[in-house]
Formats: sequence, C-alpha cells, structure tokens
Amino acid sequence: MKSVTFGKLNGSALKIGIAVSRWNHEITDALLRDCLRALEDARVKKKNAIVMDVPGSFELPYAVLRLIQDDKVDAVVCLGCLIKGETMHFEYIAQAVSTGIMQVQLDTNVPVVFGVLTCLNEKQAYERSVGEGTHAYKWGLSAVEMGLLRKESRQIKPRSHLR
Ligand code: RBF
Repeated sequence: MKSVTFGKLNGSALKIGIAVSRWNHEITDALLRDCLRALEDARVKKKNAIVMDVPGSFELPYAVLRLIQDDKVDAVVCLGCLIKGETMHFEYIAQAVSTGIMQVQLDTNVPVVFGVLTCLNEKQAYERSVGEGTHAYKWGLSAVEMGLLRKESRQIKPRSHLR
C-alpha cells in the first residue's frame, strides 16, 4: 500500500481549522475524531483546533474561507464524504469542492488539505473512515506540516549568476 510518512511535527504554535460536512455524518464524525487525534499528537493546543460544520460537502469551500478570514488559521482540513448515487450530483459536487478549495488556498496563501472521501458505495466509505490507520489522521498531520511550511521564513538566496 502506498502511503505518506511524517516526521515528528510540532504544531504547538499553530492554529488549525477543520471544516466538516454533516452529510453522511457517521463517516464524517469518524473522520473528525481521527483528525483531532492527529492534531493532538502533533501538539496543536485544543483551543487552537477550530471546528466549523456545514450541511454538505458543497458548502466546504465557503467554510474554509471563513475559517481563514475570521479565525486566522494557519492551515485548514476539509472533511466530507461523497457517495455516488444514481444521478450526477457526485461528479458535480466533487468537482466543485476540489476546485473551490484549491482556489481558496491559492487566493489566500493558507494551505487547505483535501479530506473529502469520494466513494462509489457505503462500504468504501466505512473502510476509509472507521478503524485503524484512517486517512483522516494523515490529513490532520498534513495540515500541521503545511501550516508549519507556511510559517517558515524562507530566505531567498540569490543565484550566483544573478549576483
Ligand atoms: N453532500 C455530501 O457531503 N455528500 C453526499 O454524498 C451528498 N449527496 C448529495 C446528493 C444529492 C442528490 C444532493 C442534492 C445533495 C447531496 N449532498 C451531499 C449535499 C451537498 O453537498 C449540499 O450540501 C447541498 O446540495 C446544498 O448545497
């Protein structure tokens, strides 16, 4: 199984936003729990983990924007679960959410982690949200890593041929 690894992260100086959808809430509640556990393990203070819930995944990009503008978070995780049905909603919502959060992160210079499951059925959704080693734990760590990257002061060293 291909997966990402993380070093030891110190998020004690970070404020992390979590935007979570209530649609398919059994799944998104589980994602939220794991994401919060990751933030705690990465030393993010409880008061600095700001959760905002919205009705469905389509509303996530707006919630992300509000977390960035109002709460001045250093990074955001979006949590949602789309399950394919008989109509085209799945494709439209998945496209809108992924494009929306990409737009917000590039417009605001605040990283946003894509934690929206796009599943073909409920079984896939349960397998990816409940039990050991869920994605949401890694999404939480990803937010901390990206929040640290944003805060990092990157000294611009001129290239020798430009001197
Ligand atoms: N939101 C989700 O987060 N996951 C879903 O699987 C989901 N399925 C939907 C299916 C239909 C037919 C509709 C109309 C909405 C669905 N939504 C779902 C809600 C959507 O993200 C949004 O909250 C509503 O469309 C209101 O803007």
